[in-house]
Amino acid sequence: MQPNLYMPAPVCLIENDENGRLRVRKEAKDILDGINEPVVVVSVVGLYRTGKSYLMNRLAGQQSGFALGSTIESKTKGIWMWCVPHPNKEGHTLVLLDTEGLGDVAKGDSKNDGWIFCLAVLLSSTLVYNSRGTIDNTAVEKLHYVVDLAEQIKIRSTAAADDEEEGEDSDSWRVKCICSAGNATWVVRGFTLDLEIDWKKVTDDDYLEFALNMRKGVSKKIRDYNLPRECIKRYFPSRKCFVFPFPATSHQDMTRLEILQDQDLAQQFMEVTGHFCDYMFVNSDVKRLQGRHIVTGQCECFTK
Ligand SMILES: Nc1nc2c(ncn2[C@@H]2O[C@H](COP(=O)(O)OP(=O)(O)OP(=O)(O)O)[C@@H](O)[C@H]2O)c(=O)[nH]1
Ligand SMILES: [Mg+2]
Repeated sequence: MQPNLYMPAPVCLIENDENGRLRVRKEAKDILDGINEPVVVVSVVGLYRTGKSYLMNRLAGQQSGFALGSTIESKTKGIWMWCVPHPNKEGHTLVLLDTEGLGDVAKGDSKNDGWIFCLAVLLSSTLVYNSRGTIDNTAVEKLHYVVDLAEQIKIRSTAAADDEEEGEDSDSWRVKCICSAGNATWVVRGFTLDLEIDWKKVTDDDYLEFALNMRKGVSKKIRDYNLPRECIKRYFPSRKCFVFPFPATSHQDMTRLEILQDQDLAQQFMEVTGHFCDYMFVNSDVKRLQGRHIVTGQCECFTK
């Protein structure tokens, strides 16, 4: 099967319905039902307007696909899916999930943000967590909050869990059978700092581990500091970090990255992007359910 033959562009997998509930789109589910080979599922989450969709297009090997925006208004809504043949693993499909950005001031719905984040964690085999500038404590705490939620949901969940008692809508599909991503890749966009700790050069991965380092002590303050880090490390035993420099120097180029050719982008940005894609293609595992059962697109992840 050549999934890209019938999927030239991404489709919406999970949308916000008119009542603000999350709903699986039948069109997307039908596409998944047609994929009878193992799937590697990579999802990206992070604050709105931070280049998530652009990065997902890179993983798809395309200049465009997931819609970008260059204004202050958020672009991606819900969760979008693009299934492409896996570039490294023959007989596997790479399922890319691009999510609605978190923290949109115009939306102002952190509960909805939380569900989208949680679904991205649970549906994927590798989570890409996108942050801008630095790895900051708020981002660490947000990841912990969602991981905690995901741990509690584990196998059975619905996209609109809190609406269950309000009556089943037989036309809508819900997310049922899911399990967590084991790998997390933290990407820091627009990174301009020196990678040094205590005057020693460190790697991107060292930077992430430094941010997740536990402190010694038993005070409440220290326990509060350590808890999210401990939880994230347990949930994601395999972690990786990439710091990306700015892709272009001029404001004009930054707003039209989608149409710029690779040779017009900053060389260092292209190098990191290449390493990132290679790493993801080699190291993102196939999606498995609890019990290590390998998942195809036809897995019964969705229920009426
Ligand atoms: N500073 C910076 N901007 C980028 C980068 N990558 C893409 N952009 C630009 O940032 C803007 C937003 O990019 P998107 O990919 O749409 O961002 P997004 O995170 O998907 O946005 P939402 O869907 O609204 O959450 C576009 O103008 C991109 O060209 C990057 O690495 N650094
Ligand atoms: Mg987007």
